[in-house]
Amino acid sequence: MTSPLARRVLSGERNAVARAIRLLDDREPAGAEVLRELWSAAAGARVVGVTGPPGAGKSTLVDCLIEAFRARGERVGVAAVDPSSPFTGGAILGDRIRMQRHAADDGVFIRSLATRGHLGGLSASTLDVLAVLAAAGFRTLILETVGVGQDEVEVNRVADSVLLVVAPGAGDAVQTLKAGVMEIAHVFAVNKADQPGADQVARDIEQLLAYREHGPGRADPGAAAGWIPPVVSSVAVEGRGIPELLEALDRHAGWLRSSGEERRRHRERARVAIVEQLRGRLDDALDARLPGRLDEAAARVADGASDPHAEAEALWAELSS
Ligand SMILES: Nc1nc2c(ncn2[C@@H]2O[C@H](COP(=O)(O)OP(=O)(O)OP(=O)(O)O)[C@@H](O)[C@H]2O)c(=O)[nH]1
Ligand SMILES: [Mg+2]
Repeated sequence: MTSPLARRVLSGERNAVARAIRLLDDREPAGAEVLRELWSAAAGARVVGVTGPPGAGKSTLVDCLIEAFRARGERVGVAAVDPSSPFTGGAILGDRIRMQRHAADDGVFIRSLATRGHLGGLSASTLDVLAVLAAAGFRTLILETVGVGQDEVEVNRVADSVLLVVAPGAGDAVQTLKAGVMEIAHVFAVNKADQPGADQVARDIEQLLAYREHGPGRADPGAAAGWIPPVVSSVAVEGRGIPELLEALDRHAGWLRSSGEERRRHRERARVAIVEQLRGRLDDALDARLPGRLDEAAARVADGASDPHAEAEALWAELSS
């Protein structure tokens, strides 16, 4: 028996989609129930992650990608992290205006996400939102996150393909890349190619990629070898480079399937989803079942009367009894 809400989501009713997402956001039990009914229908949707430093042009590019996917008749769901960081304050309004031209299009659903739930990560609620959108028939999903912290690593675990957007001048693009962000990208967009320095940024990326191919250590040891991320120049405000970006993303999707990497990534994503739920429950259990005990333990540890290992051991024993 499918519940009325799940049925309405499955038939693509926008109000129902919004309602299901709201229930999940609020961590209402009804949200988990409806998700259970939607999960199998959500399988197999394509998730493209778009990340990169603040102001690189991610939203402008996403807007172009929406248009390109729509031109092929695909229904597109977008989840964009509300940029609440001091770097990007106010940008959300820009996002809304920029993407507004798609608002009247029934084949597009745009949802903003809280930057971080109290679960402490992007993944749990993000995966839920994407699953609802996928079940509602938005089979091409775009996830935009600002790459200033751990989010860009998270996006790699949630998305099938990660598009990393950089621009000349916006801070030190290459410095950003060296800080481990590089490893998570499947396709690079050097956006704002109309501005000075873009060629240099593209060359720097190519160089770092070449080094990584031959240098020591892969960031994702489980990943299949053989994909070399293409570097595409774009001018999002003029729609330049979009066909090339789309081609690169499609090629990556094809490679994922033929290499077996898709299966591995989907399992990794499912594992993240389960662990996030477990973490949430652990937090809840700490609050609900050991009221005050954590504070007391913290005081003892801070005073040197006890150590964190011993206190964790005692709390764990109590939790699992
Ligand atoms: N010159 C130039 N400007 C661009 C280009 N793409 C985007 N912009 C401008 O750059 C600014 C930031 O663009 P957004 O798309 O909001 O960038 P974003 O990466 O989504 O920004 P946050 O979400 O705030 O991190 C806007 O003023 C855009 O109009 C481009 O190719 N060339
Ligand atoms: Mg943006």
